[in-house]
Amino acid sequence: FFASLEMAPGDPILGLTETYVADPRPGKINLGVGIYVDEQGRIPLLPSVHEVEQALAAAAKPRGYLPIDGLAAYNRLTQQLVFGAESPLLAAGRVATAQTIGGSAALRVAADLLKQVAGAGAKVAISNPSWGNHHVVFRTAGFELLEYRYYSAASHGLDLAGMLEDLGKLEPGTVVLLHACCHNPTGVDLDAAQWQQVIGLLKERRLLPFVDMAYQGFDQDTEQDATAVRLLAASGIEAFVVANSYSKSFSLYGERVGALSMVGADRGEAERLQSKIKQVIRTIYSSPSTHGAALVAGVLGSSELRARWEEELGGMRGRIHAMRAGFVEKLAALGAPDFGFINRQAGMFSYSGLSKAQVHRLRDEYAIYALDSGRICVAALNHANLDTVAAAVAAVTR
Ligand code: PLP
Ligand code: TYF
Repeated sequence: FFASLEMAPGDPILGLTETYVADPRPGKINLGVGIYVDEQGRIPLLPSVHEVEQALAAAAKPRGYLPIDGLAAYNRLTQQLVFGAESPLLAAGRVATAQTIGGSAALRVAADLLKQVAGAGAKVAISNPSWGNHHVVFRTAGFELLEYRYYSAASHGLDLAGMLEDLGKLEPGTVVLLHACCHNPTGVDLDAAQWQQVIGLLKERRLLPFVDMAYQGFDQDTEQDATAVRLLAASGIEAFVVANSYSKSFSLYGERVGALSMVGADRGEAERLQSKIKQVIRTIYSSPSTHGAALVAGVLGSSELRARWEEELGGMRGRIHAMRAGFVEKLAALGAPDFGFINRQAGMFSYSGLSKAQVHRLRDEYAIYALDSGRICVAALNHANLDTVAAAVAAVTR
């Protein structure tokens, strides 16, 4: 049956972690995969989450199936976090939301549904560069992939003019995938004024905005980091899509908690969207799992725990900011070329500007792992490894 099957290409990011794990050198450092780890290099279990988890264990509830679109309280609380508690879109009943298996399933479920709507001519425009799974998810769903300019290697910042020019050439109806904040892989984001320009163009060209929000709260705070969603909501654009993930913000990677929200023109359209989302989910995985959603809903549903979670999230964010600053400072002290742009990039990642050859030297000579693109996960730096990493980066860029 399977004799003709060839090996599928591996995931470059998760594959690098496998190489790292197999590396016998002591003191090896993994700046590859995008996972937040604390000062001790461990994935944190947030105390707010732990508290809900203990209460759940004590309650020892039976494990029935969730509805196809997930836990109702989780969906309601997610809508409030993503769109804002006072959102007029929510008041008007224009948002359909379903719990999904991580942000990844939100992307895939939406892509399948949007493909049904768009038919044979389905097109999606993705930033250059972007998270690799964006390409494979939309391609597998049957989309033609297009790219828009985003990152300027010269400035280590945004190529806004290129972005606007490329978006301006897209056919009406094209899906435009946007990173809400903490762009993966570059760490380069739009400010509010730049979002206004982009959103104005999306509206004028009748493009369909699709916001991927996997790092809400990792740059400024949960409210600020949702600026793109707030501005889209206020823009008068009839329809847009948001995929959000709690993997990073709740440090619940393996629990697979995310959600898909689709905004329609009115309440009736949102109800039809909800039914279609459920139809797609039913044919892929039937319904999502209970535990992670119960944790998130438990935290977000209690004003006290929610406030504590915001503080814990602020702690992760603050540590990342401190590591960015410390890294830049140490590199400057070592006489390396200017890395000041790392302080202007946001979230877990930085496009460091290191070449593939320099990244390979880091791996081969120093047991420091980064992606071939030069992306480093700043959240993997800590006071114990900062000097080592800075010295190695200074050495390979000398
Ligand atoms: N979108 C982006 C840009 C990501 O970096 C990730 C991260 O893993 C996801 C979506 C998916 O998140 P999840 O782990 O919740 O599926
Ligand atoms: O970009 C990253 O490192 C994270 C984690 O297939 C990740 O988003 C990487 C690859 C993948 C799933 C998650």
